Amino acid sequence: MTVPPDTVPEPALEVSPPKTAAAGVPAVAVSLGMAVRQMGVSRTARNLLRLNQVDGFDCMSCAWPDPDPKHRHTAEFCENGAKAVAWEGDTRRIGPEFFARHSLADLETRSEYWMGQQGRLTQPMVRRDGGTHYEPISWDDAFALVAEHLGGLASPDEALFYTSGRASNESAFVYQLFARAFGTNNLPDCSNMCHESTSVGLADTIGIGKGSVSLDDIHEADLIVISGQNPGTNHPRMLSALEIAKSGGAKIIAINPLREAGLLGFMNPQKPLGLAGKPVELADHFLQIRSDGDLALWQALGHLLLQKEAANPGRVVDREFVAQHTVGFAAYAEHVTEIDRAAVLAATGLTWADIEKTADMLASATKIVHCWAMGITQHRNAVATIKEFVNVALLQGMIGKPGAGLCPVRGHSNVQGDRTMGIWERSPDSFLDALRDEFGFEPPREHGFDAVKAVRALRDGQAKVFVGLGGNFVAAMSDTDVTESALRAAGLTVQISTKLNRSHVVCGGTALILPTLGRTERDESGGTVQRVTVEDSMSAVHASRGRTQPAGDQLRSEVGILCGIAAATLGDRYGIPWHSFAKDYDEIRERIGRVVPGCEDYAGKIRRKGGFTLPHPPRDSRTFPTAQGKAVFSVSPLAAVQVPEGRLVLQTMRSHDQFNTTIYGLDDRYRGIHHGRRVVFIGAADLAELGFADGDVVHLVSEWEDGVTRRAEGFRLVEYSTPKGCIAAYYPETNPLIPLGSTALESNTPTSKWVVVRLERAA
Ligand SMILES: Nc1nc2c(c(=O)[nH]1)N[C@H]1C(S)=C(S)[C@@H](COP(=O)(O)OP(=O)(O)OC[C@H]3O[C@@H](n4cnc5c(=O)[nH]c(N)nc54)[C@H](O)[C@@H]3O)O[C@H]1N2
Ligand SMILES: Nc1nc2c(c(=O)[nH]1)N[C@H]1C(S)=C(S)[C@@H](COP(=O)(O)OP(=O)(O)OC[C@H]3O[C@@H](n4cnc5c(=O)[nH]c(N)nc54)[C@H](O)[C@@H]3O)O[C@H]1N2
Ligand SMILES: [Mo]
Repeated sequence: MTVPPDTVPEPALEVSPPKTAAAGVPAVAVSLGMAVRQMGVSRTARNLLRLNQVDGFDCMSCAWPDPDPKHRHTAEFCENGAKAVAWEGDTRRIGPEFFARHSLADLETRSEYWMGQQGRLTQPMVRRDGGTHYEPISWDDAFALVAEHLGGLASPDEALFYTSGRASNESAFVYQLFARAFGTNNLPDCSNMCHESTSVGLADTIGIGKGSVSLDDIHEADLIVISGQNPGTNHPRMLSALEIAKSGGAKIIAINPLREAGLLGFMNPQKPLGLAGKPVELADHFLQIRSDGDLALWQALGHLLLQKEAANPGRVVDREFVAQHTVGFAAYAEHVTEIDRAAVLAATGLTWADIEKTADMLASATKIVHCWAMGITQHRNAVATIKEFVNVALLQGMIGKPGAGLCPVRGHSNVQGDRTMGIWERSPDSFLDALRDEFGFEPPREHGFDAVKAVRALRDGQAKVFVGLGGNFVAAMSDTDVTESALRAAGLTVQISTKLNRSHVVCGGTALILPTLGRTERDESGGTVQRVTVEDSMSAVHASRGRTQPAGDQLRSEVGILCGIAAATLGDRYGIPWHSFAKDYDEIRERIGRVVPGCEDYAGKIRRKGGFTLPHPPRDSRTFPTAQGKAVFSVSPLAAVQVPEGRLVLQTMRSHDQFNTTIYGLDDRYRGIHHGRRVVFIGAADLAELGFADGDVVHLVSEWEDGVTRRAEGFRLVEYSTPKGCIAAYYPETNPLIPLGSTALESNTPTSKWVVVRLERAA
């Protein structure tokens, strides 16, 4: 019997000691090597030089902001941006011959890595109901097919319109408009699996679900706290900002179960000295915290800060800020007056001295930025933890002043913009009212399904059509077996994509692949070169224009495809001018300007060099648009999730050679992993206690309250520095282990960083 490729560690897998600094020469060499192999020399050079330039295209990797135009490097990109550009600029093509050669049954046995290596999709393809292969279909027939399925639904709520965060503002706006004109708020998106906990936690406390800092604030801060984030891999350009802050005297506190290279040190590949010289040391204080210990830590920090304030009245708490701009201080102060020290130490795995040192650093800083990402948002207690960051920031008056603020670091390059444009299953009435006033129809008001609820709806037969604007829903979502059978139960799945992935293969009875232009490519819809716009993690909006020759002459832009589907489905219902939108994106921008708050004169503003920044009342004027009209201190119980005896907590994270479900290569250089991904990082003490050794091959088994046993097989154990009881492995391979019902309270985000598992020795 042949062993399926995905259940054994790769035979060539090698392990070396982890690195203690990120970027530097190997980073540049690796990215250029990969870019040249996939794109060819001159195309590579042209594309990389336009990356993140004022008149170029926005990097489609992460959402970290660009420096202002005066301060941009000629090469304003990082290794991973270059990999993303190379992946999209792939010179290989897959068209009808490819799909004739590979049946769905064959494609199902292929890895994500293999699929991404086949090349760019070039033509619309259809899998007819129950067919064994995808076959070519014309664009008009494809649109008609979607219209027919949507038209046949018993209710518009049987359709799901998923968005991945790479979609531009223009396509996002058109897409949500279509969904709502069709009659549903079922707009799940990748945010639901990503920063949803941030959006919920911040909206409740400061009145807006977005971060409150600009890039200058990071540069000017005197203390930067980085919780649950691996910037060396996932936001490499952030390291340049940290370096500037450090050179101005800032201190950095890093809080992470893993001693990530990009938190420890930095070799700046954009500076001649960075290539050869010594790395800049980043973290001044490193807290190697246990999984989900952050809630307890921040309550303890609040406790210590208030103690210091009592000893030194007026020196730690910004009393004026608290009095003028907040509510709920007394209840919060009372809650953290007494703290269960033993519970804090158990939850965090830290020493009290470590925590005291952190409190000292907070107390003596005057401009503090709090950064966080998936290590915080993908936990059961995520929303409560984020509210503790807010509590401490409010206590010290760190919102709405230069050099200070809250900095959730977003993932996908336009995930924040998509939300601004209305990709939200729970858009507020104010947004829906504006949509009604502009387009003259009454949008549905009932909340739609988020990502988790979308899977349940498909599984239970409540939803029958799934449309994916980018992304790879099947691989990105938790509980792979459940998600896969849910998608297979759909009558129709539609994927608007650049490259082949698992979501094309695990599909509905009828399935469409609609190939689209990527960000680097020239979009000549309507006979003129179009640009699109995006919003970064710090609410800055700017234009992006691709220049390279499209990967095929049949490709259409996302806007073009969405308008095609909308026109076929809705005809001239409500008189929405889908054809004009597709021909001139300024027509869309004009509507955005009238519907989306802060976007007045949108088409004009995005013509400005460097774009514009959206309003953010807490940042701009210390106004807090909450129900109470002030920033809100909150009280959360000190809850630590319990781990049963003999079990471990698994966090699922990214390697250095991937972008979410896209696997660029099989190395995780900074963590010392080469030629493979099926590894589990585990501490020496756990290895000894469980009777395993480095190099052993194990199966991961998760157990959940629903009584179902979930498995992921064939991982090599790697002895690694990680707190007792806390292990780590890569996503998406580990998604089969995460129960659909295991989600963060309030935000319903899958707990990708908290999966209780046991190890089983592979026979
Ligand atoms: N090259 C590249 N860039 C990317 C992406 C990519 O896949 N590749 N993905 C993009 C997207 S969509 C996103 S959302 C971001 C993700 O960016 P990150 O959030 O940096 O991504 P993860 O790899 O999930 O890393 C989570 C980090 O949190 C730590 N962590 C885990 N559990 C805990 C905990 O309980 N407490 C604390 N304090 N830390 C914890 C982990 O050790 C790890 O360092 O990156 C974006 N940028
Ligand atoms: N276990 C576990 N699961 C997780 C996470 C985790 O940390 N652990 N992280 C979660 C997070 S933070 C996120 S954001 C989600 C990501 O979930 P998604 O956003 O759904 O997944 P991606 O892998 O980013 O999507 C990649 C696909 O997008 C398509 N694509 C690429 N560029 C373009 C483009 O320009 N246009 C269009 N239309 N398509 C394009 C390609 O076909 C590619 O295969 O995964 C989540 N899932
Ligand atoms: Mo994300």
